[in-house]
Amino acid sequence: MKYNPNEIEARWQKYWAENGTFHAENNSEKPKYYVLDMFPYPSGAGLHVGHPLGYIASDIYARFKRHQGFNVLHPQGYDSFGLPAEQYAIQTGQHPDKTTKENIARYREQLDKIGFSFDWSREVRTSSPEYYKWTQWIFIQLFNSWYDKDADEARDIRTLVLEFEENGNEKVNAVADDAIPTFSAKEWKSYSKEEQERILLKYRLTFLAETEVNWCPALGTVLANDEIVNGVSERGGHPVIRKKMTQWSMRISAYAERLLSGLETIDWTESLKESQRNWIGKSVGASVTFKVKDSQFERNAVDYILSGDETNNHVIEVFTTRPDTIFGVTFMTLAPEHDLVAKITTPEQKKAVEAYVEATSKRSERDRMADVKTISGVFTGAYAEHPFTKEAIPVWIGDYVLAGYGTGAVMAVPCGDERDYAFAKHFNIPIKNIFGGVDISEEAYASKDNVVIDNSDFLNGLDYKQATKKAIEALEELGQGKGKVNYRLRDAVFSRQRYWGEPFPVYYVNGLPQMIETQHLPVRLPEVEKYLPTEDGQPPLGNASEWAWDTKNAKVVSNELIDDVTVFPLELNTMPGWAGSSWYWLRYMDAHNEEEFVSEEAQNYWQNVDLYIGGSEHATGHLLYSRFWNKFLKDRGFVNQEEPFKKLINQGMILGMSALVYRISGTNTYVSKNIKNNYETEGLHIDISLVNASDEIDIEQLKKWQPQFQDAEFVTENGKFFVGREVEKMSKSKYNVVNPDHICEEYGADTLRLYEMFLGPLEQAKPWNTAGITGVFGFLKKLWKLYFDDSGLIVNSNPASPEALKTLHKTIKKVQEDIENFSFNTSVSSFMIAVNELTAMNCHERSILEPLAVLISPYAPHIAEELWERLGHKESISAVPFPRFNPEYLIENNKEYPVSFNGKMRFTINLPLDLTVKEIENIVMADERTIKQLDGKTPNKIIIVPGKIINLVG
Ligand code: ANZ
Repeated sequence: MKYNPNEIEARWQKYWAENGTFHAENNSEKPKYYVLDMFPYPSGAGLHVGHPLGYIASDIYARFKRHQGFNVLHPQGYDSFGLPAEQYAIQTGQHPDKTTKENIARYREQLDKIGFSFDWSREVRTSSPEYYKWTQWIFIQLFNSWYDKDADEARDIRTLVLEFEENGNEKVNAVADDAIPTFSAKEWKSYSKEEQERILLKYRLTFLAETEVNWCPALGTVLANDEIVNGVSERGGHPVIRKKMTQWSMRISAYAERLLSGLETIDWTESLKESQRNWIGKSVGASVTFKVKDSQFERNAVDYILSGDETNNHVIEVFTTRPDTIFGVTFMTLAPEHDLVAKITTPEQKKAVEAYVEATSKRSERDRMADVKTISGVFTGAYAEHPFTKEAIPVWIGDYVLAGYGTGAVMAVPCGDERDYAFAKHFNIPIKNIFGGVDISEEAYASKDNVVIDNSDFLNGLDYKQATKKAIEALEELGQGKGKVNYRLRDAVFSRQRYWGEPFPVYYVNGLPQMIETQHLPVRLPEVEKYLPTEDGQPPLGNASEWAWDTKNAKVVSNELIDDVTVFPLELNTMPGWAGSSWYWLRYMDAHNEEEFVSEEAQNYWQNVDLYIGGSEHATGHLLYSRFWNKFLKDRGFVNQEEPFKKLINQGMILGMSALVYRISGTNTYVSKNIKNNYETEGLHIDISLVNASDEIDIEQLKKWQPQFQDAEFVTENGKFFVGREVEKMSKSKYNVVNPDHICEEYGADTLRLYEMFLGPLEQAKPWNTAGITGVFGFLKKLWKLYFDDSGLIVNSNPASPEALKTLHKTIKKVQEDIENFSFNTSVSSFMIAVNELTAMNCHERSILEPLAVLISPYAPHIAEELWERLGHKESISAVPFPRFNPEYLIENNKEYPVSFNGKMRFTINLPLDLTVKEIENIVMADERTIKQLDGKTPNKIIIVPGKIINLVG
């Protein structure tokens, strides 16, 4: 009987689906284990062999855990809202829902062929209304919450309203917008409903605010920081500019500290934790306020109230990590976008300042951060007052100061900060030396002529720590500063000007957002004629004719009915790509619940994800947002775990092996690889399927592949034409994509699974090299032959030999350890060694081959099921207990002794370990080889250490 993977695999995939073999129970006596994959975005291109790598690893682990007696939840779904489907819709006019469903069907077919043990009964799709109903629901919960710093958790907004009614906002310690005026209970009650709503908006965890956004004109949408790579959009590589827009934002900054400290409680790689730490960017320092001298202009009343400053003067608040350097301040710099710029600039400087502001708006934040060489800035004409010396300090604007960080303003200390130093040198601003524990850059020291020594510093003689403390105390005394912790983490913009995303459950009354009541969810995405922004620059939902909320009848109605009395316009933005993925692991726990996003019982049982496997590109996007939402849901009592993902592993990328042909520049002649250096050439990618195992191609086939090769000339090497190979990212445009379907057809899914693991350590990047796959296929055939010969099953019930038991048990030990350490590649080698050894022993004993089948089943589940069934079992192998390692079988009974003569090893002799010294001596002395070595002499001494050595000294 031959090993026929195609037949076996199709049969078992059908069996698993029909029997619901991998359906997880929500009520089970068994302990739970939750294994999650980052769910795929179903793109039009389908899966290539790189995509399933992480899925295979998690599947091995999930199967292993089932063998260990766990009730395993291993779900899968689709992150199916997103830009590519929308762009395809713009190009072809096809509804993204249609193309998305087609892509999903294709993905499912491909995934099914690989034999994953997914519980498909719990599938989720972020773009389905049954799912996004709950994404909208979570959004509403965020809107109805505020962050109480004293309690250090999110709370119901109604508790805040109660506090306002009782005590006003004086005692409220919230994470909220800056510059909220203080009001009493009486004042609160005197405000109109609208005024109250406007104030509450400043406290809500999701809020509308005018923010600086990354606007991508080519895509017609706002992008998140993590959607921009090297200053251009990650998708499409289009330029990104800064622009002010009214947007929904998520107050993730409220969770900065918890997101940071929570990292200590989870089992993630240090590098991943480090990227989150850097992204959160905690800085400890102080906030210091500088009064602006002789403010030129009357401020309007609103500014006056908001600033809370009674002197009727502007103040510049800065964030500094070095309050100890305050005596070295010789100028201040505001970000060009800073609100004060327009207010304090003198008439003489107005033109120059405006021109500069205009010029910097074209540069992205990233550009500005990355560019340390270009020094640019303009003097505003205004001066601030030094808190201690009362000296006048010129106020500049410069684009090295970022609007979105700290307060968007710095106290510039050229002798302490390199950027301030360069700025001062460039504009010839004085540089002051200061005493105290400040490191002055060497360059600053070298330019002594510029340095003015200040002797009035009360921080003299103190070290950095003492000086910092003292400076903060002195500032507090003046009422001009306090200690402050600052985070780089920005509130996350949550609006997108796109069609294919979750609609907000929001309508507007007098410009103020109102939530649709949760019982009317989902608010379904409307139909539109065009997926592009409208002519007057509205997002695509502006094209919908039925996009108004009828509050009386609680339904979406035609825009024509808008009367701003009972029918109101709906929000035109949609939610970003990360909305649906920020809570999906919770939905899998209870995927069909129509009453709740997840029930308490399901939550109590499944808790959180035990093992999460996915790509490292999500380090600061998805993985931060998910932790944020989870913590929020925990605060509000909807879930019971603080962290969503206990353990996380990033799989490395599988790279493609591109094939290149070399064209002599400016001609239509191609040269074989090894002679290309004789010419000036350029490389062109060709389809890797045209290349054989020796990197050779058939020129006739190449000519047929693409017309540009039809009339080309080819310079061969002795009639052969070789291509160059390069390791690159797998991509359609490089013709280096390997489709897992083809591997499954040719060798079977079990070979694909084993081979993907065999390629190397899970977490490393590695090139795909199809050449090695036949070896893995050969291994499975050899495994098969332990059980069958041409006529059928050859398994017997004879007792197993000690050698066979030893092979089995060392493999059990190794494989279990490997799986527990996620070292899947080394397991595959162990299987190969075991099968080779058992083949050499001619082992066909049931007591060896049954456990062997279980051992290999997480890796190669189809063949394992088949063997198990043919061994006479009725139940699936998937829940059979994992073989137990018994150390006794590894104990050595014999020893291969080295026998030395005068210290030189001459031969070895295999003896039982339980012999006495005398018995060993007798056997050795009688051995022919000893007699020959001694050549008639008698040794003076015979040294025998049992289990170790035999040495004859003569
Ligand atoms: C005075 C000073 C003296 C500073 C000195 C540094 C060294 P991190 O650690 O990254 O938080 N800064 C503050 N806000 C800024 C902004 N919006 N754009 C650019 N720079 C800004 O850095 C905090 C330091 O970066 C602050 O401390 C401030 O400069 C600057 F010897 O204040 B420092």
